[in-house]
Amino acid sequence: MATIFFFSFGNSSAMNNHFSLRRRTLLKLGGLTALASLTGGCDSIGSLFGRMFAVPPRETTYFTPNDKFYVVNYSDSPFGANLTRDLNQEQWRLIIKGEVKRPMTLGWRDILNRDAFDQAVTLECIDTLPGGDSLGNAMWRGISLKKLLQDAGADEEMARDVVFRAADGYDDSIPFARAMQDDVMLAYLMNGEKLPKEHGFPLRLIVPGLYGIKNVKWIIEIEVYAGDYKGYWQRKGWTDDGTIKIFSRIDSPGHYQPLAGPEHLFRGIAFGGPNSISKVEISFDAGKTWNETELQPPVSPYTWVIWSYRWRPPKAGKYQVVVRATDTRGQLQTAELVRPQPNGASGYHTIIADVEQI
Ligand SMILES: Nc1nc2c(c(=O)[nH]1)N[C@H]1C(S)=C(S)[C@@H](COP(=O)(O)O)O[C@H]1N2
Ligand SMILES: [Mo]
Repeated sequence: MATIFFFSFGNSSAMNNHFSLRRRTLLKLGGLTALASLTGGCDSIGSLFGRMFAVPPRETTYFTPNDKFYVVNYSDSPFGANLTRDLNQEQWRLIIKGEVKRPMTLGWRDILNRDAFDQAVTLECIDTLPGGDSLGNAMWRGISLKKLLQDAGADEEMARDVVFRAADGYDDSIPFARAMQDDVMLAYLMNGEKLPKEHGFPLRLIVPGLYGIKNVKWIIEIEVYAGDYKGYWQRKGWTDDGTIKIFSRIDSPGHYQPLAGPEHLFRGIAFGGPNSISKVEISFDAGKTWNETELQPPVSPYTWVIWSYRWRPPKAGKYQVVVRATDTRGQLQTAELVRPQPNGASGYHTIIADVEQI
């Protein structure tokens, strides 16, 4: 029998250790992970766990409302765990320096006076486990980083990285070549509202396809850098690349939610990071056979997609349900269960469908 892994909300905290980026958040939630390694068929799982780990279904919406959007802040900031003091937009300044011919200092008005564009982008924390919750999707409005760096006269010969420093002491970098792509933005609106303070007001970085660590909030300084810069999390052993891995999740029904009736709607999200999703498959027999789900087309290539599947169980019982996604480059999501540190987690989200009667 295959060894299977479950992720669900419980009180165990196998991953709630010093590797976690968001210990506080996890503790608040009661610990994200009950990581149980089990051997055996579905029946033995059922008798082991019963309803102990029943998880309510999650609502699947394409855009995540701002007040439901996950928040991750590093916890040893000199300003406290969260930079929740509001930055005063009139006093706020953005400095652009380093390998640039024309260093700049911009105020809030200077940002608003620049050409803006809108872009739907999904953010995902690198600490997200299979089936996890630390991701959200929003429509962002902001200005082009590329145009700003061009106006500052960034020295393409010298530049290797672009460093972003924040008011809470956080810092990270992206490669100069990535910074000069048209999709990288400095955002000040989120879902049509003023960027909420917990999401980085007045200005944050949005880099499609790179994990949350690279999407620096409360930016006060941008430095075009001649070397390979190691940001806050890289100095703690995390990746400096940050490319998001393919992710998929079952939102509903919930793990061990009692089901009755002949047909059940399965729904969830899948996210390809730098690439869009082309296919999402669902298995009701622990990954032996797969069924293609229906996809709702995303409004931008940088976001998750919503998938759904109507399932008619052959009989009552407990079914091991697994989801997996394929991106537009034909890459299949990695099945191997890997912990988040240092490059982001992989592994398939698995739940038990508990069909009491049909
Ligand atoms: N200044 C600053 N920016 C930051 C962080 C931080 O602690 N400070 N955390 C990063 C991490 S780990 C993630 S996942 C995202 C989360 O963005 P959100 O809180 O808006 O969802 O912000 C990133 N940017
Ligand atoms: Mo993160």
